[in-house]
Amino acid sequence: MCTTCGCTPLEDELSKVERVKAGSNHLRGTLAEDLTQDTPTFNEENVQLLKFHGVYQQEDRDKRKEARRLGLEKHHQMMIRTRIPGGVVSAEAYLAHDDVANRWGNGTLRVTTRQDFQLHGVLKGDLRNSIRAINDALLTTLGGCGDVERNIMCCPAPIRDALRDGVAALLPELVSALAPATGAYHEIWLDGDLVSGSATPPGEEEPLYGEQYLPRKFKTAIGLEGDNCVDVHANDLGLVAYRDGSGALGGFNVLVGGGLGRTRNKPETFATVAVPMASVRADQVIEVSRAVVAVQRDHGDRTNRRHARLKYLIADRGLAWFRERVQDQVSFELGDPRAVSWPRVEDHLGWQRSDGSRWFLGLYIENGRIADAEEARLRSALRAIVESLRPEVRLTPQQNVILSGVEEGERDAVEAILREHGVAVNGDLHPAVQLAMACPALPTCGLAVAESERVMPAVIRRLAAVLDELGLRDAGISTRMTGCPNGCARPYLGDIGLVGTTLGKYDVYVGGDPQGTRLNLLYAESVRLDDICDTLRPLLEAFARERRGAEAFGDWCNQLGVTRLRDRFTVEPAA
Ligand code: SRM
Ligand code: SF4
Repeated sequence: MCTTCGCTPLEDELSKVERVKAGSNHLRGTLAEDLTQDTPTFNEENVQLLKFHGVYQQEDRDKRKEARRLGLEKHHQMMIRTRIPGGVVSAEAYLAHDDVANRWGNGTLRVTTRQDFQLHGVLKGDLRNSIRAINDALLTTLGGCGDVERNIMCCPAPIRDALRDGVAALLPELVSALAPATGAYHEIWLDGDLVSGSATPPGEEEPLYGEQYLPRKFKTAIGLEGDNCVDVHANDLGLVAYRDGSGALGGFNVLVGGGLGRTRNKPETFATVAVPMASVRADQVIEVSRAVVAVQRDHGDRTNRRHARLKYLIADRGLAWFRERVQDQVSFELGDPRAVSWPRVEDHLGWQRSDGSRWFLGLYIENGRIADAEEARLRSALRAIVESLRPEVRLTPQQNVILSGVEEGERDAVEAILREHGVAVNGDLHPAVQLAMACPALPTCGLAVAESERVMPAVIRRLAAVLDELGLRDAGISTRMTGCPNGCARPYLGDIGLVGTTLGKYDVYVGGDPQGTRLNLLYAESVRLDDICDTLRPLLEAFARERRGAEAFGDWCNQLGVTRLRDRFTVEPAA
């Protein structure tokens, strides 16, 4: 539907992906046939459908030039994303992912900013075995990507508490209420005996998604009153759990319309935070979530993918209009939204008690990459811990790992294994490094225009040295970098955001709040990688001098405003 006037687009106005989805027989397409072809890639339509199955067709961009010079094909490979609600991974599932990475992938696992695992570098011929291994360990890649509900995020800290227990009990039900119902995934990847994908089996329905699924990706996160570690405001649908009088789960505040993706120099695309729409009781949250998805399904823009996320529907039609449509879909009266406030944001690092006898360790993973390097063999260390002590592994929205369910008597063993493998336990890390995030960008991401994960370790350590020099080591400054404006490491919500504009250059943003409720603002454009610290230094120096008490850097910048900051430090105004 057209988001501005509500008219239905004509067939030839639909975006190409809409036609692929509509003709796919519930995401089957010709994927099964394509898998039998001895080619390194899938056909164009199947590349789109693959995403719904949790697979991206990529290439190793480091090898592109060389291949071109030699007149060879690009180095095609697949990325597999497992959907992991709340980031909870059993010991068996952890080991299964480690095995797939080792046997068929590039030897690394990557914890994503939405608490999933990504496995890069899998060849087409190894996809089925990889996906089967993941399913054998009781996880799925269905809905890892594509125009459906993505992984539902939730605070992963395994702390025994009535509110957390209530949310944990509800999460699986919410996940299954918002998951696609197609049998295509099982047929193609697991049953193995599908001959033709040309027909939808009789009686198979997609009650929530219909024949065309959603206009675009759809993201949901559950925040817990007082703990916004999931960055709930970055989501299409944000659910903030609140307590009843006894401290147990009382209900949810419902936030809608967040999203960070934007395209450079296209002001009609924008990042924005989710805003409160309503509040509901806990037993109403599934119905309201399905209703929000359904309104976006029926009214979202299917003609232009750059304008298809829920945030544009709400910007075009207004929050009141959207709320009315949601109200029409549910069987109860929506409550007024409650005020949402976040005292601080937890990263859940270090040792903490889960309950009377057990502990968990939040372990910092630089940019989410679990790999063996010469000095620190992190992947081997984690494998050894999981094999010997069988902790549950939980993935955090800051790309870190929690080892959960560790008995008092096992703590020394965990630390000893980490030490033997050269892995620093968090105490040794600089706070600025701990709070940093970067997206994968080059060489796997097809949309990257600049480096991110590979340059961030050096950038953040240089920045950390400046902070030390200025006495700001413990100022809690978060820095997030991405290799393009799509915002995968949520750079627009950091105290500092570094967003790649072209190879070696980054837009520098400042002024986000540590609680993740406010977007930061563009301070300096297309700064050379080597000049990032020098660009930030005068601001940090002034902040160190003028800071009041424990004031956050982002708050200080925001209070002054970027225009004054640019005037003060003679930075060219943004075009
Ligand atoms: Fe993302 C596309 C990686 C979280 C906004 N994202 C991509 C792709 C799949 C590139 C592509 O389409 O070909 C990247 C794969 C790179 C690679 O080689 O692995 C990619 N996104 C990631 C991850 C792995 C970054 C990370 O450092 O962990 C995150 C995986 C999350 C997951 O497990 O599901 C990831 N992406 C995000 C987030 C953050 C979030 O959701 O909290 C955002 C901003 C929030 C939002 O969606 O608005 C985000 N990714 C995008 C966009 C822009 C969407 C838009 O509305 O414009 C794209 C491009 C697109 O969809 O067209 C994108
Ligand atoms: Fe790729 Fe851009 Fe996302 Fe980074 S922000 S992973 S470069 S799409």
